[in-house]
Amino acid sequence: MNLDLFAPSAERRDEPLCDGAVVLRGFALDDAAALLRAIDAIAAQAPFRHLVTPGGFRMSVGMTNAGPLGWVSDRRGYRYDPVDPESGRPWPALAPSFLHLAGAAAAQAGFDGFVPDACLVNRYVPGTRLSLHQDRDERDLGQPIVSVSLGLPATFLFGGMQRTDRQRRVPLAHGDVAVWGGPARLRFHGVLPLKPGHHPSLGECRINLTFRRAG
Ligand code: MD3
Ligand code: FE
Repeated sequence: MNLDLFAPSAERRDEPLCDGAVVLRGFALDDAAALLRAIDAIAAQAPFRHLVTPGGFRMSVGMTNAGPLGWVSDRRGYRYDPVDPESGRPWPALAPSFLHLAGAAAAQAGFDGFVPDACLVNRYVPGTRLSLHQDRDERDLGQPIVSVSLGLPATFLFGGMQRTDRQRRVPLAHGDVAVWGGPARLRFHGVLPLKPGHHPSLGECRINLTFRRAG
């Protein structure tokens, strides 16, 4: 007999990390299939590529973008660009379902009225990592960031305001959404090398969407 009919399921709950940061476990589960189809359509127009950092290192994360602005890196620096440098064309549009999900997650975390103009799509395969960094290329750092994890699980590194501050390890699974704003907005963070594995809908791959108000 099920006595927990009205209890929240174990897969969907809010997990505060610190002031301004929360993981909404399973928040995107119902939208995952639609998101994956939309990501295929984005990658058909703007293929994943491995950008070069200003220091000359090629990133192990494969990246593409959707929306009015896309995050790019090259020897000249990091910036948001309305045009895909590979094709010379605008980035694919942000699907209304994407905008809705990002706005709903931000509101759930206490940030009302979030309307992103950039969606960075990060692709990880086993061994791919993202080294410790801050997100500070956006014009208004008062705006939060919404991140959606799909596919293979990853270990997120959640640091402090100083690069050398101790980091917490936060597991992120398929369907988890993280929201960062306010006092957490400039915390250092990264992703440990992805472990090999197989995900039923994404295979040997993890995809992370980050929604930002960049311009
Ligand atoms: C914590 N991506 O694209 S986003 C990035 O899984 C990035 O691909 C990660 O970091 C990924 O820049 C995770 C999660 C995130 C984004 C912004 C933050 C965490 C944050 C800002 C402050 C603190
Ligand atoms: Fe980041």
